[in-house]
Amino acid sequence: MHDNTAIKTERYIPVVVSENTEAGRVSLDELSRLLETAGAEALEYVIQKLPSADTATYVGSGKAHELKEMVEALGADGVICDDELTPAQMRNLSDILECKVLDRTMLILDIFAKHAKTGEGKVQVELAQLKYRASHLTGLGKVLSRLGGGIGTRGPGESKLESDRRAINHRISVLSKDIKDMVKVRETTRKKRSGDYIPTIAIVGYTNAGKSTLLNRLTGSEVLAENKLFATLDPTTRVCRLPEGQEFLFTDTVGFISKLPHNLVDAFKSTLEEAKYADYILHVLDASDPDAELHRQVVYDTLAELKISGKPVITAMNKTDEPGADRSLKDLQATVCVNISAKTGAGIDDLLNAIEKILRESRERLDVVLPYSEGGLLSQIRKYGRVVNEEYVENGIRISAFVPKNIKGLAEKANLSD
Ligand SMILES: Nc1nc2c(ncn2[C@@H]2O[C@H](COP(=O)(O)OP(=O)(O)OP(=O)(O)O)[C@@H](O)[C@H]2O)c(=O)[nH]1
Ligand SMILES: [Mg+2]
Repeated sequence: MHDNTAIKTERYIPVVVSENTEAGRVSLDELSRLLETAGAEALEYVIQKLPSADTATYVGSGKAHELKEMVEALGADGVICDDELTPAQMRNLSDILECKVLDRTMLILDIFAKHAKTGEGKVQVELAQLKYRASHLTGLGKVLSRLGGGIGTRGPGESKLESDRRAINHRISVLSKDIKDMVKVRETTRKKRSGDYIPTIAIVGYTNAGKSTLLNRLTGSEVLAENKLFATLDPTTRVCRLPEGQEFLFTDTVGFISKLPHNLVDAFKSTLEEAKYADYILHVLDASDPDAELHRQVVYDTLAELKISGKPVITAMNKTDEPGADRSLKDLQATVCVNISAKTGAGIDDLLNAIEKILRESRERLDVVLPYSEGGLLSQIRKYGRVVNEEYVENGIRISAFVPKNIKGLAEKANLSD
């Protein structure tokens, strides 16, 4: 996709309220990357050192008037605040500044709208945008009347923006039902898949960590990997065969980011369910990013918010080919950590060995007698387990093996011995 250069690039002043100037700068650096991804440009930063945002105008009112002068001096199209604004903050700021006032949530939603490719992704983004609008109608009126296209206007379209809350709520309920139907389809696929048990690993991590690059490296597929935030929105699942012959399903998922809009987490829950139903989590962390530790925390917080816990986590410290990579980075919450480079392939063998080891350790002992009619189950035990003993007895086959939990459950149901 090419950006249409005939359209003037919008220029925004990034603004944050933060108790810590350095943390504020780090967050605005990320906001600038988000702006870039959306096709806009970041101007000079404004960091207001305050313990919390002003309830009326986000920044203090004195700062707000300074901001207005800055907007005029720089000829900015607007300002973008690093937190989600309340309707009141949005309305008041927009009254003072007389320019576009955006917030981090609107920007992320805009990027998602631009990158969503499948029907499901598009519905999820539209739902998140509508929920945001429904809760900000009073504040947005002013802002939207000033928007002549650009960030904040992609997605549901102008006519819907002007419609009243009732129409928006109606659309929200229609979309929510659509998503429910899609979840049902996905559940059916997952059930079909679990019939022939193949262990699944969900690849999660901060946006731009290298998840898709790693999936491509592991499975020889060609998922779009780009130096852009939120390049991937739709989950992709691919098969990978480990050195010992064991097969695995790897699922690439949408990236996480700090201050991820709550509506988006909600809307993408069905996509992220892939991680919930996975047997293992492969956490990709960009070790060359100076904020790797912050990213690591955001990933665990988001997993907790999605109620994904208690699964073995393999953390791949990625981009160790970069000169600035921190090779001593630790993730104490992970079951195991491995240094890799998805780009050069360094450490990939170690990663595969680590996955195999975890798999071996998580197998459970099984002692059953299976009827001869359970041929399918028997071959799954042989394929995914390690058989200790197998003998033909009167009514079937007595088998002792170390197998994955799911298979143990199936085999115990079919068990003939008491
Ligand atoms: N130097 C280096 N760059 C890498 C490595 N792995 C990925 N990258 C680069 O990092 C950028 C992001 O990679 P992706 O695979 O798209 O990252 P992602 O985690 O899927 O990102 P989203 O889908 O946007 O959340 C791309 O420009 C990759 O080429 C690595 O091991 N070393
Ligand atoms: Mg990706």
